[in-house]
Amino acid sequence: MPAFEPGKLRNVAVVGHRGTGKTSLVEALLYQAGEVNRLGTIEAGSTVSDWDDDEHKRRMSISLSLTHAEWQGRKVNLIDVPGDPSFQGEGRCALRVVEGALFVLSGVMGVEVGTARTWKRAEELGLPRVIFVNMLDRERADFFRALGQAQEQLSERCVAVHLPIGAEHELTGIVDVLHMCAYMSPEGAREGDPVPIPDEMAGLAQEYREKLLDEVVQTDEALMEKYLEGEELGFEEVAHALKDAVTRGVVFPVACGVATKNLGTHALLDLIVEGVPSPAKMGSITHIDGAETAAFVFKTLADPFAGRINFFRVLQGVVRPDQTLVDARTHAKERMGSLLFQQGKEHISAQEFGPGDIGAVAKLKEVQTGDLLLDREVPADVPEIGFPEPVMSFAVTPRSKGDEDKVAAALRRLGEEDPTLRLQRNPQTGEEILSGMSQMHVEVALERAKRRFGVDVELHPPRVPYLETIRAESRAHARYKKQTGGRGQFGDCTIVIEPIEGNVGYEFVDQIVGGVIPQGFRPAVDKGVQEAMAHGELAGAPIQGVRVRLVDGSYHTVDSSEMAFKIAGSMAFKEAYAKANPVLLEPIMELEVTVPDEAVGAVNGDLNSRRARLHGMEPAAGMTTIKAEVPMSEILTYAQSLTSLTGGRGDYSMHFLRYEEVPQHVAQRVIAETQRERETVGAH
Ligand SMILES: Nc1nc2c(ncn2[C@@H]2O[C@H](COP(=O)(O)OP(=O)(O)O)[C@@H](O)[C@H]2O)c(=O)[nH]1
Ligand SMILES: [Mg+2]
Repeated sequence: MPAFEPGKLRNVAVVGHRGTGKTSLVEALLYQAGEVNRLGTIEAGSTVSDWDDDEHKRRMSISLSLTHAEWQGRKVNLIDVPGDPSFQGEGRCALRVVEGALFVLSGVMGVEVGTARTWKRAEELGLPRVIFVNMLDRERADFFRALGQAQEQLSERCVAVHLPIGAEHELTGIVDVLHMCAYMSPEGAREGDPVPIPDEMAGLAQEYREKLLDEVVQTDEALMEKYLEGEELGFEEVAHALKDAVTRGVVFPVACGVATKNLGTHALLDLIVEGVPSPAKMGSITHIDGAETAAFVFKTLADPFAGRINFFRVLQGVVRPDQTLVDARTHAKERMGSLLFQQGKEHISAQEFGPGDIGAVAKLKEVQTGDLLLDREVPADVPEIGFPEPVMSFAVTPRSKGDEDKVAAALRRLGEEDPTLRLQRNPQTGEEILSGMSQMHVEVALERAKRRFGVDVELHPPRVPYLETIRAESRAHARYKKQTGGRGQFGDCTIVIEPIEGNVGYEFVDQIVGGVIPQGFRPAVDKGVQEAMAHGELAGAPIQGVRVRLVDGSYHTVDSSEMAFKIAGSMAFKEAYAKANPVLLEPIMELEVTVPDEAVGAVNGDLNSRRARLHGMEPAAGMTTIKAEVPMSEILTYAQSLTSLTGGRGDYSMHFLRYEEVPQHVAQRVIAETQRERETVGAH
């Protein structure tokens, strides 16, 4: 298949809260377009886009999935995005490479936390948006209620383009008020050609056609004039104005149907083709100076059949299999060997991908999520995916000793596929820390590591990276002297230590006068001090925020050595430290929690018991965002508590803010615990 022109492409990310039927809808769209011969289901694990073992087991999407369908001579690239916040990094990748976001809402639940979160992101990116109210066959589903919520909570410019005929189990079809026609449900078979609107729907259809026109003409002056003069508006010109308005993000069409019965997909495909802009219309083909071809890798994944696969979007030019592209990050040249059309896990080889298209390539060596590939190395901005910061951390240790390197390599590999998964060694505590978006996120990663790389890992709560510092100035003298036969040892120094403003850093000031310690030995004192500072006396934590002045000392012409001065420096520091009013510092995190209004009291109460300082609350559309500062030690296992306090409807994010002194009563406990640990370790 030759490349599609940029005007004939539609790139759409299917997004929304978990469990609203996104994967089922993608399945139905592929089925309706004739890409697959049967309608797969979540229950049977037979959908195109949830193909991974983990996805079958959990019955939910975990990785984004790339599919495509041809409709009205256009290629529609559909990216199925997981709705669970654990995997929101996938949504960030997908939203970066599309011209449209298709929001799927449950007709029962309406607008949910995940809908609102993703809506905000799409808004930041200036993405055209379309809504599909799904599950209208379920009990208590109500299209008009969901539409009202969308208008109230997402945007007042949400406007219905499709209407349900009947409701719940008596839903029989939908009306398309853009084309003024209907589709009657063939119950699971492919939807056929449009039919006239049933009489009982005529009034409602006319009412909503007018609402749609009111909304659309407002965005187009010429059309507005015609409309006000009472002229009949043609379907073509209305559709044209609608697409303009969608492109500019001033109108959001709302469609509806039932994914699992393939109801509403014919009209939805029409809407995607006619209402969502192509890369050409959106102006999203780039022109990087000096380069002919540019492709952005938005997802790397390890495919069980084809090995490593990279999904890319062609930013400009044409990507062909014989091409060698250079990775702007690594400067490595990569041959684009096997280009693939991806249909979930199935792929067939492709000849080329044109500008604006989305494709896959197998067997690149070092390319990973977020990389830019160019036909020649020229300066170019690499698109930012804008991954969220991981919020949960665990210490990981291999189940069998000696597997440390293998585990680290496997987890690092997974982190290349999904940058919201991060493996870092904490130099302070010596632990390997695996961070992710949630406990489930980390657990899924470990299952994959086990299956794919055969490594077995245990999780523990991480140690809090405490620091120590001083609050007062103090002075100490130390002399290290040994004279037992042969050459002796002699080092002697006096230091003054004092706090540095802000508890950060370390300074060593040489104030020796008259050469009482020879120049050559002074750096050894510095070295000795720094060694002593690596493990403070309170909790064995590194010491920070100290200025050390070397003020006096003496030496011996024969016995003095660097070693002796280093030891003297360490001894002096330890003594001075004990007298300088040492205190413990702990990391403070900035926390943002979004919860349903009715849970605010309970969540705030819980935060107070965690020594949190509340900063503010922002209510919006039934949900409140609480901002607070909380010590890291109090929030290590927050996810479980939040889930139980909010019935699973809460969401949070946090990042490191600064270090602060640990309150006295808490510090005593931490210090006592460290002492106990040291004793047990010592006893072994
Ligand atoms: N009754 C009904 N169930 C649906 C519909 N769409 C999806 N489901 C079911 O809802 C559950 C979640 O669907 P899924 O496609 O995995 O949702 P996703 O998390 O948004 O991808 C599955 O059990 C589906 O079979 C629908 O339109 N009607
Ligand atoms: Mg899904």
